[in-house]
Amino acid sequence: MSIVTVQLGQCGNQIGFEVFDALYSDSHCPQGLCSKRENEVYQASCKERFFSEEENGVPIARAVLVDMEPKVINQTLSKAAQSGRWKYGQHSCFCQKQGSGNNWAYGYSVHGPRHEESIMNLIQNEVEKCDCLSGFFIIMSMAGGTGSGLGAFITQNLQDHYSNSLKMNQIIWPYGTGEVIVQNYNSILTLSHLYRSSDALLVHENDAVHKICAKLMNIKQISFSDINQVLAHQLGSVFQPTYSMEGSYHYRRNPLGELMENLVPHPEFKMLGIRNIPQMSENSLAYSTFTWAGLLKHLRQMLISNSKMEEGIDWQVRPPLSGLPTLGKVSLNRELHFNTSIANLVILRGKDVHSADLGGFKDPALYTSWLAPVNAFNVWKTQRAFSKYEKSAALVSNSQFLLKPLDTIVGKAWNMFASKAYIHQYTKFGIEEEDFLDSFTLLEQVVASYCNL
Ligand SMILES: Nc1nc2c(ncn2[C@@H]2O[C@H](COP(=O)(O)OP(=O)(O)OP(=O)(O)O)[C@@H](O)[C@H]2O)c(=O)[nH]1
Ligand SMILES: [Mg+2]
Repeated sequence: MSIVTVQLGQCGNQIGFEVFDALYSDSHCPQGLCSKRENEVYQASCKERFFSEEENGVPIARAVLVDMEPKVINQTLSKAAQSGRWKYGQHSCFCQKQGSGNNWAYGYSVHGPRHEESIMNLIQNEVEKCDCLSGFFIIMSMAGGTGSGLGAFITQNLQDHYSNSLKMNQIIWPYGTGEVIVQNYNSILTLSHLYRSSDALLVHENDAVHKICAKLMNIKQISFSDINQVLAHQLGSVFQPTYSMEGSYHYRRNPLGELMENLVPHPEFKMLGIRNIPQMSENSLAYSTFTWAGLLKHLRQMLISNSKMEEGIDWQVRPPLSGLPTLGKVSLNRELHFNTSIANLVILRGKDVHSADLGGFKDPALYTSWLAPVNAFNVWKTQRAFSKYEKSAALVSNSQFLLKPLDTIVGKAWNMFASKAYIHQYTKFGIEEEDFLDSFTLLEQVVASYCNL
């Protein structure tokens, strides 16, 4: 089954490029540490998901590129063409002359309806190239104008036109310090609209990925390209093929569907995050060896202490003791910042993967009381190594990890809204105070729901 990617705005297009490049590189890397035959099946499976083929043999990304200004799209197209390895389709882009100036309302209410037909036609063309459509990746920032506003509009349209296909939005959470004064407004409008029309929001925090680049990858002058490569690696580690069953060499056909089924058991909870281990520069990698037990111990502690990377994990945080009365469990959680999960999916890739013991993730104390660990925890595996790592693990979780950043963004937006700052820039394009109030209400409910896990 195939996934159609919609890349929106500067951020969506720049990340989209890195994602396809990472998928292509991994599936064609010679060090997969598996048999030639197995590698071919892996490659074919990756291709069915993310690429279609042109006559001369160059794979074409199953993607539609949308921005309201031409610069980033042109750069993205030419970078892909220059790679000589894969490219975007000839008729897969839509751009205009002028962006949305970081105004969500402009993207949503002006660009959206004006260009709806052209953009939906491009998406339909791409869908028609798939033998079997699993769903959509929609990559966008939360804080700009085009990716966020037009992205929310297009997601709603996809929900109307393709209600049977899954929609997963890849959301880029802005830096806390922020480059744009109205980023918190744009963010709450994006999130509240997506909460109504998307099946899951896979959230990538720029601050967290920036730290990974600085601390784990040892990059001195960090660019968006560095950040996007880490993000692309994380996505690849989840969505590259994995065996469909223990002991089988068949690859899973519908990863998006299975992932949603595993991780989003209730529509009130659709915020997902990714963690990876190991992540390091090539230099450090040359001197490192890993065991599954070591990797999984660290990954589990990253989850429960809500750390996004291996460095600086808080080892004091422990799961609440099972059997304590509920009240005790709640206060203990708060005290030690224990990150309670709804559901987790671990993806393991590499040598001796069958020997990995995942018992630590099946502890009921990790999960909310209304879901049994057998339903809340899943694992995908493949012996085929990913990227340059002999063994690697990824974790996608639906947990309380976003509570604090979400609460902060809603609080900051509310403070600005209370003084009516910049509201006229939104009402001018048809987003009324009422719409803001609806967004606040919805997101406060989401915060409360995650808080009460
Ligand atoms: N990780 C990452 N974040 C980016 C990138 N480009 C922009 N951002 C973030 O995205 C937000 C700004 O959104 P953009 O994507 O630039 O805006 P846009 O969708 O092009 O919308 P307009 O320019 O307003 O029309 C900020 O929070 C930036 O930090 C990128 O390549 N990678
Ligand atoms: Mg832009």
